[in-house]
Amino acid sequence: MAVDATQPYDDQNVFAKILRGEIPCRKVHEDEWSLAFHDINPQAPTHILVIPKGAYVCWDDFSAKASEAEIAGFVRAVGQVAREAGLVAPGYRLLANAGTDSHQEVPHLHVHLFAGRPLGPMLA
Ligand code: IU
Repeated sequence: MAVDATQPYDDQNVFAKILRGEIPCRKVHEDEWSLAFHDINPQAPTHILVIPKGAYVCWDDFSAKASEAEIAGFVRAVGQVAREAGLVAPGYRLLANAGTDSHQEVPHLHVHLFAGRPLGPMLA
């Protein structure tokens, strides 16, 4: 079911459980502000999710409430993941769903990083 991005944060969501170590993940990066791991249902040869450690439902919530340090840390982590995976030259795509029409499924902000094949034109 798609996320209603206006609802309060639900700390029982699957990414909150991953952050607390209650559910395993295939980690690719972790720092003070963020965690990155492989998507369990990859849509491209490389499909990584980057999430902030703070409790934010979606981009709107994050951009409105997170501190400058959290925002900077998260944005830098996304770039670092791409660099460390060697994706800058071949290229990659970032995508963040937010709310019902986007079909966001997990109510903790996540940026999808897709790479590993020509991704074609972006679909709206
Ligand atoms: P969305 O943007 O909320 O629609 O994407 C959620 C993603 O989380 C989707 O690609 C799932 O395959 C992925 N995912 C996951 O990696 N691990 C999980 O336990 C669950 C979903 I549930």
